Amino acid sequence: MDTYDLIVKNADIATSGDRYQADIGIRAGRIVAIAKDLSGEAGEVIDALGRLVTPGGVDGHVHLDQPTSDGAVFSDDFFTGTRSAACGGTTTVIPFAAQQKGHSLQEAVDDYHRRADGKAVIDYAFHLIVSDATHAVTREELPRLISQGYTSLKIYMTYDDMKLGDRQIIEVLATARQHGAMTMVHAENSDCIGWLTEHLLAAGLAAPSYHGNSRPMVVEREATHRAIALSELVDTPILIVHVSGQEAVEQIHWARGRGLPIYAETCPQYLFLSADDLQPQGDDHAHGMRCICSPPPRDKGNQQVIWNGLANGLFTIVSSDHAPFNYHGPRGKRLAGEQAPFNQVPNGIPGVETRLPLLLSAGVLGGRIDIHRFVELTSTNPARLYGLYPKKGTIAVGSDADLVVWNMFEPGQEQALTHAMLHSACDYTPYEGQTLRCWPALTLSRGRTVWRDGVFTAQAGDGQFQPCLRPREPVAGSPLAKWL
Ligand code: DUC
Ligand code: ZN
Ligand code: ZN
Repeated sequence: MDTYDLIVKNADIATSGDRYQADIGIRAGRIVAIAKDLSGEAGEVIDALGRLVTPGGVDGHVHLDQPTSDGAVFSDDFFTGTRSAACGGTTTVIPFAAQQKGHSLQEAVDDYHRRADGKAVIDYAFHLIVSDATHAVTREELPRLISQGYTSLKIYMTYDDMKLGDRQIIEVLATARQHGAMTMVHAENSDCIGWLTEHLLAAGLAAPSYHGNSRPMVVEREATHRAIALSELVDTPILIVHVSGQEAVEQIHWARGRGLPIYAETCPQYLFLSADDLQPQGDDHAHGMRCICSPPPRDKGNQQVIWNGLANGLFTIVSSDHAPFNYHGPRGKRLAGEQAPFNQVPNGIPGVETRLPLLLSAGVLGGRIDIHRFVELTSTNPARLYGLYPKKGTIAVGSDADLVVWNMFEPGQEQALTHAMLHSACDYTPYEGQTLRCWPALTLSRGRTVWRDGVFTAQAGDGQFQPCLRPREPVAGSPLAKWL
């Protein structure tokens, strides 16, 4: 007779391609059987009672305990950040080992492992941030690190401590092509932002809401177009991260029409927040600092364009871009004081716990996307894009037993999201008051219960580092061949 550590019975299983009722047998952290009326001995049986069961979320864009250059401190470390993820149904996170200019990538990776080891409660991989693309980095370090399981990298077109010039971007893309890595691009034009910021501040327009004016859509559109052109030049795919609105969407649509392999990510802030959220509230003039992130939330029309892009296939993934800074206290949003000009407010908002429940509520239960597209955007595609599939990102025999059993609220029983429900160390949520129609009843990470019926049950150190496969075959030969 077969034996299992755990059987999840009567699951209403939804993957990116299928939906069916079955029992799921789990042994040693893996799914080993899926069948109707699974028989055998089990250490534990959980009856899912026909509830929706999806693969655990893969959040391909989070910032945890990442060193900063201005003295700001991310409010979540690997324990609190992964705890928050688990309670919201995410079972894998991919934060960033960020190279400091003048230092090696290897130093960033070693430092980041020290920050994660013994703390994470769910599995994690690392992206690399390349902020100093020297020949030593592009010709030696990157190829070695890619071969060791760090197969995705992020590059910035803005932020003084991170940004690369076009020539450096080309060098990084050429390395990614040759070694089969995925390049994520933060697309905003740095000089446009610098010029607008200088003039806004000189005119006394320094309140949080002017953050949006300093980074209008054209700034993102131009950089998105340039990134696409550089990707075409080097003949290698890129992923444009945190796409915020129509003009960037148009560029991606145009590129796809040319047959270019351009992938796109969006985030909950571009679906649920708008420029209005950067305004003061009552006497609280700093209130808008809570929603300062880059690119900034746009208007309702742009929100609709982003929803359309989820439905029509334009977007490849939805990530949280969880970048939490406390609203109170001296090391977060008020780093430069209560009256700080917008350009001195740390960029980023929390969201790793709310990503799945908000998208399932407003997206699937709100009738905008179907359940398969939800799973694809939040789990399967990030796992594929970053070389973790099929270990992560699906419900299949052989995959890790990373599962979410959902509690769907009856009509009329919807809940308003509050900060008190959440498990991040960040002292606020920008999504306060949003309507929830569901929440995970149970999250399993490699077969271990990490969240059940409102109780967090995992231990620091339960999560394991996941080396990533190369997302694509390395391409031998020079990209120049295309132009000769
Ligand atoms: N923008 C980023 O690019 N990263 C972190 C947070 C943010 O707002
Ligand atoms: Zn970014
Ligand atoms: Zn980010």
